[in-house]
Amino acid sequence: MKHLNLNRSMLIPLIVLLGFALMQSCKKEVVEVEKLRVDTLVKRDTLIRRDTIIKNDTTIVIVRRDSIIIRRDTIYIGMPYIKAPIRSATAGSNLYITSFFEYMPAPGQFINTGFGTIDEAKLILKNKDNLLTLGACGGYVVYGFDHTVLNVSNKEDIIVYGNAFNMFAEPGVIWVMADENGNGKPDDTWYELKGSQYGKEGYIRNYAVTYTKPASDADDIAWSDNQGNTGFVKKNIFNTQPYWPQWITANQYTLTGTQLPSSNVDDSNPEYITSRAFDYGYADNTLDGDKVDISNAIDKDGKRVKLKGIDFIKIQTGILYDMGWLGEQSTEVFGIADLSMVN
Ligand SMILES: [Ca+2]
Ligand SMILES: [Ca+2]
Ligand SMILES: [Ca+2]
Ligand SMILES: [Ca+2]
Repeated sequence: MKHLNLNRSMLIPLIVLLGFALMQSCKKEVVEVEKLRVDTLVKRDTLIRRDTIIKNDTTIVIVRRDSIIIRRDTIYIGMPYIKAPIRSATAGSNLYITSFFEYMPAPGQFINTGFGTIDEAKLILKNKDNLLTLGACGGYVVYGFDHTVLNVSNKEDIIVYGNAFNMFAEPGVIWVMADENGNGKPDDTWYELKGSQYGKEGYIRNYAVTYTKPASDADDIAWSDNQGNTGFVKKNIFNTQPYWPQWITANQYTLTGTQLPSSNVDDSNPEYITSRAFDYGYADNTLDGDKVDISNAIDKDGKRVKLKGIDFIKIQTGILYDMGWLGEQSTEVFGIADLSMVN
């Protein structure tokens, strides 16, 4: 205050001025409080409004300045964010899967026929004209795309073509993987795409079923699972070839994954066995292909994970059920495509 060198006559108008400013400021506070009732937040001078929308484990924050959106943030509360390099699609990218990695079917009535060999698994690449069976429960196939299939927000991202038709679904669980270490190989973490049956009766994660090679190719194939159940993949009169994958030399093998409920199978009339489709989220479930959303990816604990995109996909037969003369429940795949590239 020294250099200001104020005298008494100057101080009085200054006090009046300060008082006036204080009054104005109180007035502004009143305005702000009123606005607060309407808006989430109003900052002084500019009309900044912030809306927070909380939906499940996602929080969307929208910031507007004078009604114009200036910022939109999506926050995933407690949701792990999976970091992985993105291989952007180019004009030359294929809409279908382009790399084959592994075919490990369960025994089944079309295994070792034209629908169930490693050669057939490779014919599925780059088209949707060939049919591959995965055999009974737990049988799977692993493929890759030549680009990262992006997770488009609020949209389905992948289409899996199967041979389901009205009242005859053979749902398969869909798993996705991002190439987190960027080595081009599916050696990272699989995330199950949560479908409509998640958590329902008969839905079992960490399910394991072991198949045992029969003494003769004419015999049914025994299975036992980690739930204490046993049974057979039964031979039928229409398909007489060995049901045991001929390239598997071990006498036993175990397949692990998620089992889906068989509650939609109705074999009360053996002449007309039906298997109603699930609501959403599975392969070989509905006519014309099944569209799935990468946002439904969950980790081993069932928690949602945030994936920007995926590089690999695994389809796995979900139901363990013998449908009599129709054979075992077994998921089939015609092709898999990046939905954003499908016209
Ligand atoms: Ca999506
Ligand atoms: Ca990898
Ligand atoms: Ca089948
Ligand atoms: Ca089928």
